[in-house]
Amino acid sequence: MMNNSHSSATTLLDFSAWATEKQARIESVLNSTLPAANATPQKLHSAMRYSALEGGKRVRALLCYAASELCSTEVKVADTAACAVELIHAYSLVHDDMPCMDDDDLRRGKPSCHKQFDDATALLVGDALQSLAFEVLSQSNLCAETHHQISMLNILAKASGSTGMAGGQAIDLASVGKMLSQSDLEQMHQLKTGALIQAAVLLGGINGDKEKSAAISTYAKNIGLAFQVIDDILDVEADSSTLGKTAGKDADSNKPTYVSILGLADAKQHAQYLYNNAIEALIPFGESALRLRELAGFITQRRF
Ligand code: GRG
Repeated sequence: MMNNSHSSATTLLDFSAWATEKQARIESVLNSTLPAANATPQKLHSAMRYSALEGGKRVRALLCYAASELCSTEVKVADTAACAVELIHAYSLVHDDMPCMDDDDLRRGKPSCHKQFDDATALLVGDALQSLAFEVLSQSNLCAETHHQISMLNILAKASGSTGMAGGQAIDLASVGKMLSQSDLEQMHQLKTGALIQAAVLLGGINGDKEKSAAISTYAKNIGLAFQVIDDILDVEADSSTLGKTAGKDADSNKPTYVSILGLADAKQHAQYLYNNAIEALIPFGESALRLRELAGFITQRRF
């Protein structure tokens, strides 16, 4: 049975044990939220489960849970928010892998959705995962305060749409073969990757006061960008089997990245700078921001 309170026991766990517990938790929430594979239409539901379950680091869910612990957000709200964000993320990966976008055959160590099923199914999987995210977040009586729930819907919609992730993806597709300035690259990634990471933190921290909301927003902005800088570095330094997706793709597709613009050494230094900013934003909260701090370390030191 899942624990339904932010028990003090979880603060006694080391980071790895805490993350493992939360990864299992989000897997279970996603498993019970996604329609059964044998529910009609079976192919679509099987493909949704194939794409959203048993995969990924669940970084966005972990950020959501960590922010919920700092801001004492109700556990049910944190579960739902983490689930909604992971559903949006899974949809973005399915669409991103399609031939009309990044055209990748490998995702999370297995064939991409359109390879395992077909293009039409992959398109519908993305659509349906996105709708499901908003369905769970709009369920009746999720939050004690209705305005919190409306804010959460607004945050997730903005982060996903044309002035967030979808917009960043559009800029990304239009940038292939171009040299971007660092600030244009930063803006693209802020939208494509950063916006959803920021949303994960803000949703988990929905119960926070003004001071906490402002601080976690600064933290999230910096860590969202750091995540992308590291992604660009790993694309150069790691291999496909470690990453579970095709390595070296950015250079092969002639995409501007932090590495192509800054060089490897400066890209690493930039990731460190963003990490430092994120950590600094948490200073006022001491031990209660432990998990957010540890996650910043995990994101910037990750090898996959
Ligand atoms: C199709 C609207 C639309 C958007 C796609 C997120 C995205 C935008 C594309 C993914 C392409 C990509 C590899 C971006 C780099 C950063 C990123 C989001 C990596 C994947 O996220 P991880 O590493 O994946 O958290 P896991 O599998 O661990 O969940």
